[in-house]
Amino acid sequence: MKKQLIQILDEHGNCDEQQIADLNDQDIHKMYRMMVLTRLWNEKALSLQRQGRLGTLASVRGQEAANIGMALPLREGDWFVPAFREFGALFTLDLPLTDQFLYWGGYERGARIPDDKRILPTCITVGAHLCHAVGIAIAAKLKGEKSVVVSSSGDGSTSQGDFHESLNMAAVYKVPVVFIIQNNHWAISTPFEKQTATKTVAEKAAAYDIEGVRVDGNDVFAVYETIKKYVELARKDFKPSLIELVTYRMGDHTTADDATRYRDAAVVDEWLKKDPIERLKKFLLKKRNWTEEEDEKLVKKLTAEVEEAVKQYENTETPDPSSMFAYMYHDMPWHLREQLQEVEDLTKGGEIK
Ligand SMILES: Cc1ncc(C[n+]2csc(CCOP(=O)(O)OP(=O)(O)O)c2C)c(N)n1
Ligand SMILES: [Mg+2]
Repeated sequence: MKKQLIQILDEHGNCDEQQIADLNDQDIHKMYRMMVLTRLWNEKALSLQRQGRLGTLASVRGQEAANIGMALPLREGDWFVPAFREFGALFTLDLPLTDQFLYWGGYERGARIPDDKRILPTCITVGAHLCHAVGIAIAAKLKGEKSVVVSSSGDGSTSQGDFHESLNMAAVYKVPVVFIIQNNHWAISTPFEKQTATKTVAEKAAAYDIEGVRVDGNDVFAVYETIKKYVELARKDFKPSLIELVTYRMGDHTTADDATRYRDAAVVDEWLKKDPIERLKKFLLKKRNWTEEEDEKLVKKLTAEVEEAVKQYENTETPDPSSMFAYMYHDMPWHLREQLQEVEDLTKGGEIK
């Protein structure tokens, strides 16, 4: 039961503009700006990691259309429940660039979401947050709110029990959750076909009697329009849905990985031709009087924004090392008390800063 791929913008930047009639020039420029910003942030972060100035990073290169297109349909009061390869979506939802540097730099405060945002913290545990998404949606329905929960996770998460339990309960309770799967073809070094027998993620929706659709995840118009449609269906009729965004992880799994050891460079080159940013740029050049000069100016401006965020990140005061012992135990066990003492002695002696 292979699902058809929904596409609006092709690899050459052509599209049927009737399908994006709800988007004005400003909206499309925002999409482009956020995708370019996300790419620039990503490349800067990779470079900082290689210089020992950042911790492990899960690169989002190649998944910018999926990231930005999934965030834009959210409305005031809606919830976003991300995994760990969604920082482009977080930027689109106005989380600061600096906070993501702090997060991937290992600072606890980088995980803090501003109180006025309905966004859950990054979830590294594969699939676990999908249960939370359903719980929030059940609560919203009980409270009579009209809010929708949009979750995102990877293809690997669809092999976790949490994924199946979440879809099942969302369908049984009829709650407004849009389950987005960024199918980037890999779960670390495990290819999609080695972890599931179905040919698509979208067809798994049939098991829960909800709608499942398959979208070109490198086409920001198709991602946006499809997710918008299902977010509004969820809002109106409490209908959960499963949206598969077909994309490709252009980088390594994380900076701790080396994908050249397990995948074919020719396949990666094929996906390079489907680059989501190039595709939208071609559209803007052809259809919206965008020019190379304006493009260069934009890149310069966004690069400066990223550099400013790096400055703020690197000027952030390091936390007190003893704070790593806080918040876990009311009565700290003896072995941790010993370690805390050791840290305090070293801090006093100036050995740990
Ligand atoms: C429950 C659990 N098992 C294993 C891991 C280790 N792990 C981290 S990321 C990952 C692969 C995730 O693949 P996918 O869901 O496709 O997301 P992607 O990394 O491709 O964005 C695994 C197995 C984990 N974090 N959590
Ligand atoms: Mg994956």
